[in-house]
Amino acid sequence: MIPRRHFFSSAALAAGAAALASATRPARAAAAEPADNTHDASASPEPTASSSPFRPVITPNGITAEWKLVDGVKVFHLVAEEFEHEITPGLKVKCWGYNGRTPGPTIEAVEGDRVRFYVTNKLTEPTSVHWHGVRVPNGMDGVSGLTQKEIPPGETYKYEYTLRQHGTHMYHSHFDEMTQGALGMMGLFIIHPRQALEPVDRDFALLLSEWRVDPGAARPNPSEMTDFNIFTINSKAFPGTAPLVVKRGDRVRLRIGNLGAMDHHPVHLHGHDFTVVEADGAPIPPAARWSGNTVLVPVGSSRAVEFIASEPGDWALHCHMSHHTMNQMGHEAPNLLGIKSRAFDQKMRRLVPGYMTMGDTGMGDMAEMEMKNPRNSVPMLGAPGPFSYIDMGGMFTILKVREGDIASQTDPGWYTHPAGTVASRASTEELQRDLGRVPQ
Ligand SMILES: [Cu+2]
Repeated sequence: MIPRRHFFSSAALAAGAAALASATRPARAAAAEPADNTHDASASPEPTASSSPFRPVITPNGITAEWKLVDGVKVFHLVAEEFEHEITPGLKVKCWGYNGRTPGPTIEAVEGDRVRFYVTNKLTEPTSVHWHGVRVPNGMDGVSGLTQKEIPPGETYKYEYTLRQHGTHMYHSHFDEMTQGALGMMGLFIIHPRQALEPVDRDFALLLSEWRVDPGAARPNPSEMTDFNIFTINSKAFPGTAPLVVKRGDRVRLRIGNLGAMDHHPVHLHGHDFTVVEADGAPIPPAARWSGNTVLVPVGSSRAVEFIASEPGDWALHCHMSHHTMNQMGHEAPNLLGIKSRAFDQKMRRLVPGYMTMGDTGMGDMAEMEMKNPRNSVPMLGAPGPFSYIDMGGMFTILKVREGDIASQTDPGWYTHPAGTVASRASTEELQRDLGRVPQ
């Protein structure tokens, strides 16, 4: 039997790598460069009394919402609509979101700002927007039926209030939340403090979510209650997720929100320890902060962590639930681990040419086999990496820490390891010297 790792062709591998690069680069550029007029206080003739300069957040694979100042009020326009969204190369689905994207544009403002949101409903059903975690007058809270009439299709409603806090917050639909949330109607709402408390060099905004997309389906299934098969950061599954690019020594903040339906996510960072500085947008007093490298982000919550990016390299940043770092897969498959499949495969091939038992030695090889996937579906794992296939998917991205001047979020490519710093095959001499034998 031909070893599985020989099943994929180098041509297919190269094509995959090219697709990966072209699919993620434009989004990175967008993430790195929010609209010029958005944050330049000097461009505003009458900045609100409380406006202050701040370092804008970077929303990987996303953008920052544009606004304009009208008589001292920051005016935003959100359009609820349907559009086609690429979750990762090879998987496009019709989503609902804001301004043609999911998550919707990241809203950024400053504590004390007066903000006005026009929300235009271009969906086929009513909607409303809830400003999750933001202190607003009751009638601005966006809970359809309870605090406002729902926004009918074709109409535009207005929300207006003054921001009385700072921190990492979110916004999402509060009408038919099950459907509208499952289709992507959510975004991040970052309120900067009036006075920068602890400025950071890179401030990343990440929104976690989960989806049920059956292979070949054109739309996510909003009725799914438990068995989600796509897990995303800013509505992208690896390898569609843009890396987080930082300079060695940068102070980095990760703001992580979770508006998935059911699952909490322990987000784990490799190579560094961080300090948890904020929960649900509320700053944690310094004496109460804790350090670690995994932070649990429950449904409906946000956490912010900070760390110094002291270690150069390509460091994984991912949910540590192993089924959340996979792409589409069914959980109903029989357990074939350890079975002797060779004789069985030979018999089966008489009936089904090309038949091969999968999963008998583990699942890691399956991703790189380049087997044909059903139309509009993605393999359950990964993408080509610098050494071999990366058998991760879903809620997985890469923190790229580099020396030198890192001005943008342009992907610097794979890390070049100093000689002697990569795990590699042990030599016979080393084994004899240290173990006294060569393990067989
Ligand atoms: Cu998870």
